[in-house]
Amino acid sequence: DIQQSKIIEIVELGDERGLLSVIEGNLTIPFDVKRVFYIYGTKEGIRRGFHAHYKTRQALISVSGSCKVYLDDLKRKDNVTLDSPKKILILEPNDWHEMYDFSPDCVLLVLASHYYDPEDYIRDYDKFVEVYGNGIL
Ligand code: T46
Repeated sequence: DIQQSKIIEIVELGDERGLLSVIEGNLTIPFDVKRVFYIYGTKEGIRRGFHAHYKTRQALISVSGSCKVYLDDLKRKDNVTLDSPKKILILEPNDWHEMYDFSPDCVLLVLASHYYDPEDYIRDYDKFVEVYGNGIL
């Protein structure tokens, strides 16, 4: 299922001082990283995202706290829980996604393959179906 195919478990490097995890572009995750942002201080009950992309690939890590991600690639719909800094969720451009159930301490780190471009967003679900549907619906 989606949990299996889209989640990468990274190695936790630890010693007596504590823990450290590493993400290297094109090694740990399947793309070069051009942009990094993080979502935090999310208010209770908030659901955000509601889009897919044309080109951008992303890696999501909840480095603190937890949140959930609803995914829909028109073939499968699934809900993934990000509750560990070892779990990386890879989002392909054709993954419609919505993030929700943020814990108050959640820091959701996102690594992206492209610079920010509002034109790269598909925010209309019907448009998403038109672009990625390929007559499967
Ligand atoms: C995504 C999910 C996981 C920028 O100016 N530059 C940026 O690089 C980003 C990411 C956002 N912004 C501005 C655009 C909006 O005015 O920050 C504001 C909030 O962004 P947005 O409403 O797109 O946030 P989300 O949570 O809907 O989506 C974000 C990413 O935009 C998106 O690519 O896949 O996180």
